[in-house]
Amino acid sequence: MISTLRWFGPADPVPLAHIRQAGATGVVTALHEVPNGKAWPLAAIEQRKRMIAEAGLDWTVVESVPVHESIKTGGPDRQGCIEAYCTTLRNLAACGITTVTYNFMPLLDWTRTDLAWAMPDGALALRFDLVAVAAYDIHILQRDRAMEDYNPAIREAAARRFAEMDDAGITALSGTILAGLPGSEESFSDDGFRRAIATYDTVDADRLREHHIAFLEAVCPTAEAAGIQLVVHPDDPPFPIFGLPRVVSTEADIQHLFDRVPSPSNGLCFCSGSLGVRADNDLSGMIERMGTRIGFLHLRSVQRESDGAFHEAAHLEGSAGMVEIIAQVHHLQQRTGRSLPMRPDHGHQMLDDLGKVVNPGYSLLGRMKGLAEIRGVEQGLAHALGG
Ligand code: DNO
Ligand code: MN
Repeated sequence: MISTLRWFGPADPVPLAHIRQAGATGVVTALHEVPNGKAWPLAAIEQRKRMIAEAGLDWTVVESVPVHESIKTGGPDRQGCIEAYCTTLRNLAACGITTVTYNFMPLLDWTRTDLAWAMPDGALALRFDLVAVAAYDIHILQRDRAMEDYNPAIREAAARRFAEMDDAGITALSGTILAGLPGSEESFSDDGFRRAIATYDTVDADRLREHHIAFLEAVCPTAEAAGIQLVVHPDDPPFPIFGLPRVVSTEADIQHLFDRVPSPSNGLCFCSGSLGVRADNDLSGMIERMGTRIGFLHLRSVQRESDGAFHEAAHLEGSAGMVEIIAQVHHLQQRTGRSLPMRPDHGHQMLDDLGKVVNPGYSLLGRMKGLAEIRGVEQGLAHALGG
């Protein structure tokens, strides 16, 4: 695998030199300063690439060229946004960057309810708690139909949770859910979010799926001509929240995209942390079956808890079964002769990063530990299995 870490650009508190020392040969980044829906200028891509090269690193993968909401809802700006997307793909290819990540989640990118969940050893993890989501949805946002989306046990627990919350707790929960985690394009106020949810009133899962396929049909010819593989990041968490549909959550969802749009440019960013929230996703089987469709790997593990909750575990712990996943990647690489770019995705906030202002999930030391562990497993397996 090609070892990479995500870098959020010149504003990232983690400098490129540290990323290199952590063991990565490349970075995964984006021009976060370009507004969603606008084309990335060639000169700006070239300049960023030069900056990365001067630090001794490659710009291995783009994460992400965001998909504008009008493409997901089928709004009036759709055509212009698709043209801008194609221009961005051509400009990236002209700079030699050929793997581009995106996601198709309505309004929210990845979502958590706690950014500093203490592990037994004192490191801090990100956590998702469906009871907290329900407390926010039913009692704070007071979304129409929210009651229908949770089972009675979750609803009761949510009512108790809300009763225990003071004003500061309410503000903190709303900020955590809506302020947008690193890499997300949108952030909302409670009112703004209520209005944004209404833009999906007529977009159910089937409709969203059709819009996703229409997007791929529109951009894949350009991607193919430019030699780019687009890789979709799965939904995180992989189920609908706030009544918003999610359609990239399971193997069947993803296979459907490949069946409908067979272009080789239609690929997958295999995120073991996102897909692994569902016990019914067979992670290593998916790697075997999806083969060359996989163009990029996010390797991390979650620990599933009861009642739809999970937290991000250390990379070799939790529910993922990381050694088996890496063994499966090893077989895939042997089969295809291609080394896949990989990042450890998130990591715990730990050691000297505790008390620092960090991008949640993206402090350096926890990711460095994850990367080192994954590389160690990979080299050990390669030695034992040959290759
Ligand atoms: C979170 C990331 C996501 C991912 C996007 C891809 O850490 O995995 O924000 O970058 O969903 O478009
Ligand atoms: Mn991921």
